[in-house]
Amino acid sequence: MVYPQRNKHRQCIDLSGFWDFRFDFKNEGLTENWEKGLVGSRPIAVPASWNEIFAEGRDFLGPAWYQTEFNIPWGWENQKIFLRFGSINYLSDVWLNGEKLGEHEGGHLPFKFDITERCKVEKNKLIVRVDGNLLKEHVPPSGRTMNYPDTNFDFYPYCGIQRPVLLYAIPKEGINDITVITTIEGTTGLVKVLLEKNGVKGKEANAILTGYGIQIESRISLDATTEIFLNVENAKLWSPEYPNLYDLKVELLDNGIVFDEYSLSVGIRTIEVKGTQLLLNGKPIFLKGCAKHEDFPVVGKGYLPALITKDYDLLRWIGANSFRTSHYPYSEQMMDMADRLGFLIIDETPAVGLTFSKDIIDRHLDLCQRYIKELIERDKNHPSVIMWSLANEPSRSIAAKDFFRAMYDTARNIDSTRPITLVSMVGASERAFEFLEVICLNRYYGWYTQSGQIDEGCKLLSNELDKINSKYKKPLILSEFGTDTLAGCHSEQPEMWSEEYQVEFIKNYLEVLKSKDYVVGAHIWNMCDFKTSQSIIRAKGLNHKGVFTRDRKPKMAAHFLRKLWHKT
Ligand code: BDP
Repeated sequence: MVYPQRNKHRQCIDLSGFWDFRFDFKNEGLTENWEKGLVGSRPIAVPASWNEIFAEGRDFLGPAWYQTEFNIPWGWENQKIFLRFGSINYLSDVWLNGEKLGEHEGGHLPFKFDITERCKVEKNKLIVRVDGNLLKEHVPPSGRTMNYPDTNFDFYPYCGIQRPVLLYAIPKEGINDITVITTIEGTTGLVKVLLEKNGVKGKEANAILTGYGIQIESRISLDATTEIFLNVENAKLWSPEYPNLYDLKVELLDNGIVFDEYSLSVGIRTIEVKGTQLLLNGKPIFLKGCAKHEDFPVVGKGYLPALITKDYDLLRWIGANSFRTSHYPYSEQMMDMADRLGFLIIDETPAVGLTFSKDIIDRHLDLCQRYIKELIERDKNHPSVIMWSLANEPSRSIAAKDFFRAMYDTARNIDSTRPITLVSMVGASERAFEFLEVICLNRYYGWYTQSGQIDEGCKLLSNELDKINSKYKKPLILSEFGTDTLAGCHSEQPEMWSEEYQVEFIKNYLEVLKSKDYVVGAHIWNMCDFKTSQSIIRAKGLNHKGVFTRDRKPKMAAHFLRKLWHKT
């Protein structure tokens, strides 16, 4: 379903702000009926992760309760009204005026409730119980590690309402969804708009594409089709160098009168795999950049607009053109900005740390198929999204191939236009690479193994890449490589943990990658230092592989990349 927006026919209110909050340390909220109203609460910011805010809740993963009140504005009487949560980690139970609206499992993807028949004009009490406890049946799952909290992945399992909560109204029988697919023929851009509407009202639809001095309009009868075609001659294509975006407005008409409309940006571009190359608009591209995390002091994984603009500015500053949304979908606003600024995104599901144990594999597959479906439905119209990543570093298992085949088929059925990949860890030979279009590998030779010996590490890397290439002959991206680096730690000879070692490691790795024509991307791990569980390899509870510190200050490696990537 399209993202809520405000126009003549649609309304949207962001409920972000200060909500009431209470930890449920003894898990008594349900028996004591806290859903009727919170007592003894204190204010908390929404969106934000609670772990960074209240000291006693740092490692408490839930349950915790949120409450707010809202009124319905005038003019919404004949509309459909929804409540939409951008991301809550991990389990949510939602009540409105004491009545249960529903439940949701999984962080980082949106969910909504139709509250048209359930809201009052004034003083609606919205209560949400959030439980972020780690369990092996969840995705991502808990681990069996010595880490605290015990995650099967390497980032802090922040909890709470982490993205905006929107209250919005749309016409009762209006537009439900729009899918835009672009192709190119010669110098003409072909824009196909697929329309999905609610109900039977409206006999006609109209699409208007504007930008770069043109206006193209196409009107269809909805009795005959729901597809609208727009041909843009001499199209200004979308690319990292020229992130050209057209404005598309779709209208629904009843007896010639517009009763709903929706606008979105359209980037005309193609993405395809040919042999060992990745082609954007028919030309080979190379992905330069870093993998990231949504992570910052005080907000944790909470949506922070200033951080989004800061991170893009820093990525530009080092000359990057790409990143992966490791290891879960990022906010919608992050994706919008990538369209505007011209970044190429590998869009990843929250399936990190999968283990395939027999007792949970069916449940995990159900969840993962839902995740990839929801991710594609959410992000399908972004020109910046050039690839779907099914998962990061699943464990070695013969069950993995069938698991990913099922996920792949789900994705392919919904989106036939983008390559699909999976990110594999050291030593795992992913049999799924047989059917995936792009190979992504994470490698740390010279850090976790061959420690202190970058040359040795690079030899291993080089040999392994060639071996994998001779087996699969597909485009390959080194999706992670890096070293933990303490800002301010220096050594004459590159030594582990020093800034010199990080520069030397990245420099040598990039040289190996450059020498292989089947390598189509290099993503350093990581853009910034980020919070993890506590463990003996994570000083200060941080992964220090950032080329920037957690507060976004450049290490030597960022300066090195800036020089290198602005030249190439
Ligand atoms: C990789 C993981 C990533 C970790 C990284 C590391 O994909 O999440 O943070 O290793 O150890 O294996 O730094």
